[in-house]
Amino acid sequence: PLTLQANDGYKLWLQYYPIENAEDWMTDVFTDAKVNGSGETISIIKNELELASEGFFNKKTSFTESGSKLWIALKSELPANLASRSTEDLGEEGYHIFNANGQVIVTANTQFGLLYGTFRLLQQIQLLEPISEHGIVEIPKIQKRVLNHWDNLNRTVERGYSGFSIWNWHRLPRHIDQQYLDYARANASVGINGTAITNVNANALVLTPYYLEKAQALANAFRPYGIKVYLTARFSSPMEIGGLKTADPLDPEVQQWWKDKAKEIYDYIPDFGGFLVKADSEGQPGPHNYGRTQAEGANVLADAVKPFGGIVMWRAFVYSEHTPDDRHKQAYNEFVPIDGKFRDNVIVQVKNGAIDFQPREPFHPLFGAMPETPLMMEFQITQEYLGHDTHLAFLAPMYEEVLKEDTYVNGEGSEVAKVIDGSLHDYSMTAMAGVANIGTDRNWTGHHFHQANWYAYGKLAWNPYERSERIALDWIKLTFTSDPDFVNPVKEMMLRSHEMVVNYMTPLGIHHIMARSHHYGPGPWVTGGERADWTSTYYHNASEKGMGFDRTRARSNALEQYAPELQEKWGNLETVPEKFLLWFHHLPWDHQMKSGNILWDEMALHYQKGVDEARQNVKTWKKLENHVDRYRYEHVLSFLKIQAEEAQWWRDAVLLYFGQFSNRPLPEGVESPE
Ligand code: GCW
Repeated sequence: PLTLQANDGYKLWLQYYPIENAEDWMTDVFTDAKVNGSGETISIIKNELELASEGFFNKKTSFTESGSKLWIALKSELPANLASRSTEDLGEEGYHIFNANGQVIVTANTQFGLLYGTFRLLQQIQLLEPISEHGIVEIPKIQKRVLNHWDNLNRTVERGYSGFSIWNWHRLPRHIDQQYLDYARANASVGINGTAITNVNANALVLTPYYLEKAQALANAFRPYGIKVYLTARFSSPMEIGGLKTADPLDPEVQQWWKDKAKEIYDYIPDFGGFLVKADSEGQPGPHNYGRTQAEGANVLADAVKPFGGIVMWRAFVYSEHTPDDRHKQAYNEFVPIDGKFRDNVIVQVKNGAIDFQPREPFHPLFGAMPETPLMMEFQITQEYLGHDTHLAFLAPMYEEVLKEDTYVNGEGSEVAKVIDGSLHDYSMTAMAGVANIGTDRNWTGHHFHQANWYAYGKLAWNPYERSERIALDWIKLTFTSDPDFVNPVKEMMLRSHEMVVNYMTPLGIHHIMARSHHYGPGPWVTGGERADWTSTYYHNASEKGMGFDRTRARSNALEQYAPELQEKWGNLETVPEKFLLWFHHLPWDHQMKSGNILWDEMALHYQKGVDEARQNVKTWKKLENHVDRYRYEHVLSFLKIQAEEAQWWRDAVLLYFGQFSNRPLPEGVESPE
């Protein structure tokens, strides 16, 4: 039986579990520590040191005047001989940790930099890694690192699988739950500095005083952690809560309404980050309603927040069932012609792929195609199309794959990461968004391992060149143990998990064959209904002749939205990576694959491989029973079993369905459906 002391995972990667065999300096830093300055952020830093010292060594931290073992101070407060050791421009958020003759120094230009540096120092200790003389210099490569919560005002979470929204609107603003502070702390520990607290399918009411007071309370709670609040703005708000007859962005009354609204919000939240907007998409109102462009829509909000330093994150997820073109092409067609037409405080937020958070997508063709308009990445952390909460899928490899893809727009080496960090087109503003997987579940994210996706998102938003292996390793050690007998097999399991899910859901470029609307489980048979672009048949086009979406010149020609190098590579059956094969091509069932198999057999083998791995994960985890606390062990085990069963469900359903068309037997090595 489990006890009340069970580790329910609430502490995330900030476990601060006991360290044996620590090096002297790791214990020393807590014996003679000095933190300069005062205020809430400095108190948080001190509190963090105390928590860590208790956890690591069961000892209190001694704060002293001398700080001979640890000194945390702004660069401007350090004596010249120490300050001069730090030569790089740390900017507003960077930090430098170094060792000066046995004294560990954490320095930065701002208190938030010190906070990030402190978290890093404590991670370094838990990871048993040294601080060299030169030390660690970290400067974020992306300015705005934001979580997007698709949280509704009734506390349901769109595509949220870990309970309800953690924002308790009813108790706000008077009650600040400890969980809000723990949330902010967790974000700060991985460098996340912004949060859009409400759903992009927005309710205009959030912009009324009743809710602004509540948002203000959250903003006040988050501020000392360096986190800004953003709100989603429903485009029709001037009508819904303003009583105007129109929301036309060119109407002077509408423009004035947004200006007044912005001023009102900034009275509540002086450092309000700005608006996040989904318009003209999936039933949301937008500038299209008035025959205006996305830029005209975005600019009216941008002008309103500009005097206060706010920005607008305007989503490019614009598509319609009434537009005859391949859904893949619509955002590009809409946005490229208005490149450069946005105000300088607008950033266009683009999903990683052109369809919709599929298990695997080629990068969105907008990346690289808007040199005059800052673009930001939107990744999904919550697993709408990736098995929701119960299926283990470590997403860092997927994020990394997208960030590393070469757009070729300025020749070879024009990776997506360089678009996002602003270096390719010299963007003045840079940002990344991650759609949160956080809810009221005691461990925040449903699957214990999905905490790693929140963590990984933060790490990659800070540095889009970070490697997933490094992220996985650190996360496992911070969350569980440094014991290699645990770390190594778990790392392997995590690093392979995304590909495993792709294998049993949508290998070889297959996409959007999930069950209708909730997108959990297989649904390749989904057809009919009010929107063709929400069916599976639209995407797989299976018949006796074969399957796949022909996006070459012969049909939709979405390929032409990519650089010529990619049109060439992906358009050619000899050179297209097989992982994108059926994304861009419609092929007969007996198409010859590189392995020598025909398409049908190869596909079936991919599904089987996914199933085999999911089953293997159950076995692997069982062997690790003695390395992990009981509660988390059992929780993970039951989820892995669900995943193994459902991988099989996927394989059977998909192969039975497509088998009707292929009319071929299953190849050797693939189990027949039960
Ligand atoms: O993936 C789709 C989801 C919608 C979501 C939309 C979006 C918030 O099915 O639930 O709405 O994307 O990103 O706007």
